[in-house]
Amino acid sequence: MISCGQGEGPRVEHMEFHCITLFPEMFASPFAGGIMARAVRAGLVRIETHNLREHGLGRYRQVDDEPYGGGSGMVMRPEPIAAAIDAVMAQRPGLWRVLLTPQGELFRQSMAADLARREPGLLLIAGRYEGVDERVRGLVDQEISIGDYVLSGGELPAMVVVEAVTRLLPGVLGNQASLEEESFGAGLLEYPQYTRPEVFRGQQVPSILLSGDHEKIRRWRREQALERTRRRRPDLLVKTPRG
Ligand code: 9D3
Repeated sequence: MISCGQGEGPRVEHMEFHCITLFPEMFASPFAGGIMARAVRAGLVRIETHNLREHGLGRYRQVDDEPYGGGSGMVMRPEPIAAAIDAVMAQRPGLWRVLLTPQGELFRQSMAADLARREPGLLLIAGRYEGVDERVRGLVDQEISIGDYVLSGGELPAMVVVEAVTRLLPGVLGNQASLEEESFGAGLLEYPQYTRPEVFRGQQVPSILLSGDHEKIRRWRREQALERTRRRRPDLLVKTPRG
């Protein structure tokens, strides 16, 4: 179990992320550097793991079993998951319960924004094996998938959700960056960015960026972003903008 408490400084409002998993040790390194580590140190978020094995059944702390009706692979039994959820909810009432599953709703920025408003925080349940017993769905508030590719469990998806949500919490990013992300970045791909050197392996930085004409630069970037979005992600242009 890792527990990331408040660091120095004044007490501030924080969001809690509780993760139920068979592999709590997986949750250390993604939060050990960069913006996530800073948010934890500043006491803006608390990340706590809960080992599902502690709620396993019998001498062998069993958490899975063969599927009724046959078939390959194992399915996670509902009782250990229910017991783990009950234990966390008793300790921290009001958490929004999220099951990470390939059958869930596709995770997107607007969902991260919704989740960032769920006080006092989230209870993320990461499955393993071929999936969880169908009756677990009745124990959660929401089911999320992070995309159409096969992973080995819900742990990485849970961490993806934690990071995406943490970035949106007040005080985690500079206000400048977060505002830009909301107004522009929400619906379009990024425009091409350049820094030094002016020539790299024969490729020049577009001269307009060196012109000093900020109005022209703004329009050029907007055009580039639009064109790039049309070519690579036309789906982003046909969708209606979200909250
Ligand atoms: C054989 C059918 N598979 C379902 C698509 C079985 C299966 C594969 C992988 C069941 C569970 C898993 C483990 N993945 C997750 O728990 C998971 C996941 C993912 O694999 N991709 C994207 N998002 C997620 S969220 C949880």
